[in-house]
Amino acid sequence: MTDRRDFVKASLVASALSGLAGTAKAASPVKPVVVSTWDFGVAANQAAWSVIQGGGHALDAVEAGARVPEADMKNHSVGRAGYPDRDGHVSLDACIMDEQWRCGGVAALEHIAHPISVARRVLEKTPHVLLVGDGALQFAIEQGFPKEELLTPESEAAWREWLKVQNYQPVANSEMSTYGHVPNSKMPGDEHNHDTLGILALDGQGRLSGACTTSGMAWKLRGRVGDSPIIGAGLYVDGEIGAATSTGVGEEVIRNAGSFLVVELMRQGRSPQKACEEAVMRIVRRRPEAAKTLQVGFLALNTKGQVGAFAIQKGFVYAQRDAKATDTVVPAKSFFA
Ligand code: SD4
Repeated sequence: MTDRRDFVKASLVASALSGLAGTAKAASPVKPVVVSTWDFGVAANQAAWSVIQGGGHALDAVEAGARVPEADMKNHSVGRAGYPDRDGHVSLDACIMDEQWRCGGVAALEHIAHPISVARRVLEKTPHVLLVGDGALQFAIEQGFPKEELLTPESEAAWREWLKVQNYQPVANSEMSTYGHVPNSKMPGDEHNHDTLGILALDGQGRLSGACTTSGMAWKLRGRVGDSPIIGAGLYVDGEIGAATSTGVGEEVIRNAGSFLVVELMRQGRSPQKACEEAVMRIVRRRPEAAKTLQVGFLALNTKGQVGAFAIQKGFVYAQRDAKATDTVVPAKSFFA
């Protein structure tokens, strides 16, 4: 009897200890990290990092980060100063997603400088995921966002210059991007032009979120929507696995459900790097002609804080911020060297 009582006691102690060990393991501190597409992601990461350092949620961090290039008057591919469509309308696309699959997006939204925050309101205030065009604008105004003219004099001058040739030619981006523009263009503002901001964050409690914001392809047809506001294409987050975002020619990313694919490949055991490579290679294999000239780049972050990136063309860079790396810009590997 005594033996049995001792045995039960010993088992209870052992299981309590193993429980404690489990708790200790689960509580091991997560190392937060923020990554963003392109070198202008450095400033976005700084804004996101201050939210994370204050103990904030990754969702707040990525929204804060995305608002930085949206407000940057020198950035002609995101937010307020984005280049317009063929008819001179600035129309913006954005989406946001957290680790619990909560998500929202807006597409072809005009007159609102911060589409990422409207996307956040779609997530929070509606049962929907995506609002477009006039409906998105109406919702934004109802939510108290100011209606503004987003076409800056600089963007208008570039558009008028483009109207002279009307050469609609998406081209591969490089570090100083010419995406959506005629190569070697002398158009005003081109030297400052980059691309979509995709930002992914893992906060101190291990929560993942992502945001993606763009003015899309410059001089696009009115109503054209790329990958950036589409959950699964321009952005995907699964708190069990990881997150991915993309930059480049949205049509190609939509075709291969790019960001979803990257996350699914991570689910199957690939590292973020291998997952990005495989997703790019699928485009290269299935769209060999398009892949020769067009750019697509993926950026991924898993729940362990590991990062990966890969692009079709060289020139894709991403910015990383963590406890060690401040303002780090990392060149991604690419299929074409
Ligand atoms: C789009 N993916 O609208 C965006 C644009 C972009 O690098 O990322 N350019 O297709």
